[in-house]
Amino acid sequence: MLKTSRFFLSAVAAGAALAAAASAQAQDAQVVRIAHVGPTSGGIAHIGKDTENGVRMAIDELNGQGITIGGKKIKFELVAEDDAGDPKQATTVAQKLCDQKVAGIIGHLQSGTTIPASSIYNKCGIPHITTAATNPDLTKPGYNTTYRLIANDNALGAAVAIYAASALKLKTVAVIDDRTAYGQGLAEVFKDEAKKRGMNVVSSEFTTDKATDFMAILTNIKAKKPDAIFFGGLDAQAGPMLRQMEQLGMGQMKYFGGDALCTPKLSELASKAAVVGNVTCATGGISVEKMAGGPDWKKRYDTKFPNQFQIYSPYAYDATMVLADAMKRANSTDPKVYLPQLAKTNYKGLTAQVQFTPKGELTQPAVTLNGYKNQQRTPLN
Ligand code: ABU
Repeated sequence: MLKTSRFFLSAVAAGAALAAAASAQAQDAQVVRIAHVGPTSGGIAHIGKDTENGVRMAIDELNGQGITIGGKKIKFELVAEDDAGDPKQATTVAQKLCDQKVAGIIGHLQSGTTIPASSIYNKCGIPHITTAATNPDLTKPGYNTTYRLIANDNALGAAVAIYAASALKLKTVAVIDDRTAYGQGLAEVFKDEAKKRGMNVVSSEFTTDKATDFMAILTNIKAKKPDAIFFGGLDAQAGPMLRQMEQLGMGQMKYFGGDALCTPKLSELASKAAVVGNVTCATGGISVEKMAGGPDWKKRYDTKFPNQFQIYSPYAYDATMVLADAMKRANSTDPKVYLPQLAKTNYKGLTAQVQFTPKGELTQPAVTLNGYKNQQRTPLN
């Protein structure tokens, strides 16, 4: 009995010593906060959650590596913020993150939110990497705090126009955009390239990024009998628009768009209308299926976040790793100190060999064209 009690007491003491050591180690660890900002509420919350998941996954893996920077064990923490896709909320969140002195930001997701937020991050000297906002204007000011880890709309819009005019040899197209910095800009790039390649733009229409009824616009377009429609906008609008095309008997028309409508969720948003099979859309970067290590990474993602994969999570994952890599090379988590190293990034990531131009664009951005085979998004190249 006495032996048992002694054994029990020494086991308790050993447990307490281990717990104290672990707690001391945790106290010693320096907490480094990395923020993700995107629309995690609203019509494209599924895309916002997907990018946030990519950051979360990278942070969990970095913490598992036991990283030491500046002689201190580092514990990365995610600060998850929602800008609801609204430029005003985006700037409020950006200022809050500056005030909180986070170490870096992944975001925002939309061009209309990222562009105004970028000047706030520049003023407070904290870097942000967007893995989704594609308007080329974002990097024009040349802020040393702004980086983009995917191709921009100049590449996306042109790729779709080249495919429509040169591969499919279509002659006429109607163009609709949602009047956002993204949708309008992308539609202009598409139109310019399509015209250069001999296509006739028979109609230019616009809607909003909140609309769900496109019957009037589509009826106008139907009367002009174009070979195709190009839509500059989000899947939240493209889905109902495709359903309404089918209702109006426009099921023979091709349908083109950029990355923001190119989600696995598009089919569900279109109520699986057969016309989804006519969609071709361009995404920046290569598809996860074709990345070296992509299928394994996707398995890990799906285990952690079942049925949530959309587009940008591999890029958000790499963007987080790129920030951590710059901190390691600078041996500092202070943005002032690691910013010059971020500019010099040469990181072998999941998505690509990441290197930036002096303006913060990828040096070798890739583009993937996607179709929908049996209602499943499928890369064409
Ligand atoms: N590039 C897709 C996300 C939308 C945007 O750039 O606003």
